[in-house]
Amino acid sequence: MGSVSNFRKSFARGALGAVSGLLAGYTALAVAELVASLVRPQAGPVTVVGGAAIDRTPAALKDFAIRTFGESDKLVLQLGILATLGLLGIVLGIVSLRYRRAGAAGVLLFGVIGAAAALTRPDSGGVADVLPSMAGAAAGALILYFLAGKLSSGAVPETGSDGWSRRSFVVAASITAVAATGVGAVGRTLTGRRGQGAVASRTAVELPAPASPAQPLPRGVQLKAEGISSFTTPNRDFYRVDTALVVPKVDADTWRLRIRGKGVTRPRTYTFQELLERPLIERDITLTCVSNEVGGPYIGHARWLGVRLADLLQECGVKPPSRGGKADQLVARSVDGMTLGSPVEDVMDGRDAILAVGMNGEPLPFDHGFPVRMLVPGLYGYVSACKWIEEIELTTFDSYDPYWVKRKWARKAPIKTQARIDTPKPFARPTGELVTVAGVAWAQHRGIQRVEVRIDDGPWQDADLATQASIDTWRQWSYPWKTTPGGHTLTVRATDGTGVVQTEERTRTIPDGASGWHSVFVTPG
Ligand SMILES: Nc1nc2c(c(=O)[nH]1)N[C@H]1C(S)=C(S)[C@@H](COP(=O)(O)O)O[C@H]1N2
Ligand SMILES: [Mo]
Repeated sequence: MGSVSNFRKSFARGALGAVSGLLAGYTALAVAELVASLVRPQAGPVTVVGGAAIDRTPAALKDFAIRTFGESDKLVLQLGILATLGLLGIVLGIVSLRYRRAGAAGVLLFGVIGAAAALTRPDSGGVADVLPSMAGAAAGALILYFLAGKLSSGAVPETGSDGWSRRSFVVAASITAVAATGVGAVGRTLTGRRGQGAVASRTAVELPAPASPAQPLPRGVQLKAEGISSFTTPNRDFYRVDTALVVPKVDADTWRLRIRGKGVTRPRTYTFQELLERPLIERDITLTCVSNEVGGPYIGHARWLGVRLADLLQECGVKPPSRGGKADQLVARSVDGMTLGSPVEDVMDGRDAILAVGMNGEPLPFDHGFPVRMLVPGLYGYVSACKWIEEIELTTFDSYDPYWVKRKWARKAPIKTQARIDTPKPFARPTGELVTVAGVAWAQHRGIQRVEVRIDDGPWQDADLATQASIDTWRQWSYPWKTTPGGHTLTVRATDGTGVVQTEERTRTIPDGASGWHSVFVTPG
């Protein structure tokens, strides 16, 4: 009987140790959140450790994460970090029952890891960035030392002679929990306030009318087929792919764009206002992510407003390589330290490469790069579409590898010809003798001239094409299918504006985009 009650006692004590560890971790994060709100919100420990993890994620794992969790991948990562910290907290809490100092030292060690991650972020704000992790860890270590003390002074969770001590632990733990929650809430509020200048600067933007407006969209660009993507993607539905755990909130009033580097004879800095005062162009451009699987969702279409990038470059003295320019790579850098490299030749060959300030009639949403982002029709986002841009550096492909290239993605990546079946959905059971098969096809800057559909192993049949808005946009298609009962595989392929038929060869997204035909299996009945 004695041994059973001893076991119970030590189990209960262990549980309270675990609670101490969790509370220490919670306090550490809350204090870190508060300090980060004062120093730099992006320097918070979960953000810097998460950012470091994203940067070190092998391409294959990143691809898996995008496939499996889609745009929730960052949430999953953050929850993973929190779960890991929770587990570590529990272990340290139990250790501290025996070795108080070791437990506290363990908490401090994690502070050092957080501080190291903060210092090595590409957008690091300098040594001050270690403060959130260090202050949080110090607070966490103190709390653990203190709570473990309550437990080691013979306080066991049982009523009777030790009841006072147990009560004292519960009181101390409750106060800690409430105080930490308060501290964290203050931190979050302050962080929210910090972004208010940026929010106000966005609200104040009045987009000027374009000097070169886009043609009104021909009515025929949008087919009526139920379930087909809308030709223009509303901003709130537009896919989002980036490495930012905290979306940068940039104040347009203090924002600057710097253009410098090889062959830049007149380096310059532009303010947001200066860009708005230039003649603006308005263009329809479909954006696609290299991580889009065949049939995948990472494509969207918008009407963009902005400055023609080639004009700015010319103003700074830049020449494309074909006219003797020294730089063949344009590296765009964002406020969060991202780098993307595009061929200077493509940017200056007459296509509508743009520094966009507007998206579908409003200033860029923060998620999509406010105040200014870059777009180059025909190139995947990772080699062209820098959001929150703040610098353009002219350099060469030989001398500099931007972020994704360092991670094994291709240096150059024109968008591959693709077609997607939007309706019917995979494994659908459509009814009726006539089913409309419909979707989108894209080959930006080459255009789409033909889309064909095949039922099972039958012959390729021409689909009906919607009007093409421009060669830089996707194009809708539909095919009236006379169904027969039973399961069928529908396959689609496109031919680009240069006459090249989309390849059947299936490749992965790495290193330069997925290829292959999209097909769906459906059972009419
Ligand atoms: N600063 C920054 N810009 C970025 C990225 C990023 O991670 N950081 N991702 C790029 C990638 S991979 C793509 S596909 C596009 C996506 O733009 P969207 O999120 O507006 O759709 O942004 C590009 N620009
Ligand atoms: Mo991308």
